[in-house]
Amino acid sequence: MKKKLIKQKDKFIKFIKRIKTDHLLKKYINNNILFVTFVLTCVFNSTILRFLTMHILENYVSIKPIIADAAVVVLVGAIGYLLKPKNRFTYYLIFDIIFMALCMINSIYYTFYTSFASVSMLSLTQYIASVGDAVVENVLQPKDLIYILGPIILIITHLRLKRGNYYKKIEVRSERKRKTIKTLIAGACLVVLFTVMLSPLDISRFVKQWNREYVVMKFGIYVYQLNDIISSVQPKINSLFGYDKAMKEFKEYFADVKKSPNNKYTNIFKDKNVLVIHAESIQNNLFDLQFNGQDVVPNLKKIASEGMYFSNFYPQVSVGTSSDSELTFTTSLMPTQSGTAFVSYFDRTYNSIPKLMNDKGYFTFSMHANTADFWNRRAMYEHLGYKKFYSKADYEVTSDNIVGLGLSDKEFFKQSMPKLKKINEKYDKWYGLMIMLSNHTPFSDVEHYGDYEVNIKEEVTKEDGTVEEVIHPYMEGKKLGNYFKSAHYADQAIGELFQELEENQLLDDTVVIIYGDHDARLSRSDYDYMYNYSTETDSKLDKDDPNYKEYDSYQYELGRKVPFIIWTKDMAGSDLNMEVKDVMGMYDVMPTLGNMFGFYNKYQLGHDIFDINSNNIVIFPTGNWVTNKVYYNSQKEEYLSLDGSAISEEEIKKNNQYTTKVLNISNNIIVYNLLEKSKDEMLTYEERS
Ligand code: GP9
Ligand code: MN
Repeated sequence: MKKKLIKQKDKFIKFIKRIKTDHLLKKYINNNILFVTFVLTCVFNSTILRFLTMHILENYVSIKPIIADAAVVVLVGAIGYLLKPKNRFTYYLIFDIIFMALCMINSIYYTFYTSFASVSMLSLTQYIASVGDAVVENVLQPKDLIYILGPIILIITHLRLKRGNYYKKIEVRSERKRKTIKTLIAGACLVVLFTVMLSPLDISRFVKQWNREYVVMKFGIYVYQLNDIISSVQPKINSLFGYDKAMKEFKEYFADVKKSPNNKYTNIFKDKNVLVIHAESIQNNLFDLQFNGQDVVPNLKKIASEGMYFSNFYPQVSVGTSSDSELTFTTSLMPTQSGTAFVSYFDRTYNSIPKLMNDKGYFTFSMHANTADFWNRRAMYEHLGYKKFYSKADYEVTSDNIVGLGLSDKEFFKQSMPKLKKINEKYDKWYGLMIMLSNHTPFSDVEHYGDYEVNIKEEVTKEDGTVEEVIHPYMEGKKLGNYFKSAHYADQAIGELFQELEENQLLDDTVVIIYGDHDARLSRSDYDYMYNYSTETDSKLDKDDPNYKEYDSYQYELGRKVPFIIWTKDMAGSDLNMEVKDVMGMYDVMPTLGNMFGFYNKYQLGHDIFDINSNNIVIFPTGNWVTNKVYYNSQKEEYLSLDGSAISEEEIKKNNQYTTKVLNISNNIIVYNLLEKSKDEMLTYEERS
């Protein structure tokens, strides 16, 4: 075995030496000049496209997309060898033009949308068509024409070869086959080389596909476009089969659904403005935490104590995280079972809060200082019914106002203020969503979070009677500790926002709604360390220690709660100023707000919390569910009693069936676009009551 390996190694070294001495490379190029030109021109075009669009150092130095582009082009080019030399040029020219067109379309598209084209967006051409002339006049630039050079070079090469005797050489079929196989092997080697260079982040973003700039930067334009076609076609295929069954189940499910009777909260906020704050990664457990007497989130605590605070509230996200929360909040539907609604099913009909508010004469908008295509929001918002989306392009983002992923929350709120003022002046009533960004995983931008310390300070009396302050920096440098710093920053930003809203008289007639979009995705062991830290040993307590209390998987699951707050200026001290402890999920928001603002969606899956109260059940995309009494884990098929009482097998079965049913109905509504057919039945609250 060893001998064999040494022999192979010698052979390889000899081959490498021969490349130099026998001018193998030169000979190869001379014999395959058309193929080589084809590969070079296509890779050149894709590289130029990346260089002219994304001006980030990482993009200029990355070798990965070049290898990926080369792999695609070599594999396509290999098939050309199956053809006779005289037909080969036509084959290469066709593909050279296709690749050139891809680059050119994306170059134009990028100027217009700062993102790359997707075939799934073809349904949005109605919006593009209306600005068609503007595209030609303002968007088509000389740089978009550079890609034509590729086919021109290929044609020139062909003409020169034609003059020589390149095409006169006879290539028998077996030789053509041999060349094809060798080239395919070379292409496969490039694929392998590229694959081993990928990071887990690259792969996850590739699968999700919505972060198009990132995918192009790492995978090149050709792989991106191929992946785009597959991920755009997949939802269409999913919805081809099973429509009738899905429609039947959907009709049966909603046949008996009636609007619940009015309650104490019906119409309490009718015609008031609404400002929804999507608080990135804010968890409920932050409310109970202090370091040296300083709250982690003092402003949120204050707001919660003055308003309606739902302290047992769960996000219901799947892989779509922030976008899933937005979906569930605005439509009372659950995330889809595969893909994400925002990306794969953005073109479906949704009964959403913005649409119902539009019907009531509200001006609806969303503000988020990230690129409009993040989570495909630009496209999805058209279908959710927002009248206007203020995205990154509407904000001034400079290198010194960035925290974490993008524009800092403080700056975002500050720059949003003039926009809000204008909206308030122009429109009688408005509904707006503001999406925060700074408090985002991996919480590593610590130097920008401010000087909040996550340590324990102790006063220790020494033997000589003097008192000394001892600092235990136990959470400093830990991811969880950094999260607290980051959350503290976000909380300060919310405090500043409230101040600015007040100064601009924007709180007088406005209901502010705050929700944490999902948990911070931190590890259980980080919490275990924090809750079991001992200052005596400056480490985590030993498992055998009588004081050790494991932060178990149930505590972890229950700890993923987020806050949900409804606040108005005059609520403190009133009947509405309360803590609601009944379990509630993101899908209950639309029904609950609907009752308060006077809109109704028949096809909501959650409930008005003031109607269902303690009987509520919150389901999760995993099949888990939680009630006031029990948290049930469907993978382990076991439960944790939350009130000390036991639960019958019968009740577990009933809740499991309910969970499966609702997840299925929700998925079918989205995948089969069932609401499109039920559009006429989407009545507003007034019309129904
Ligand atoms: C991005 C922001 C974060 O614009 O909403 O999304 P997430 O990574 O939390 O899903
Ligand atoms: Mn998020």
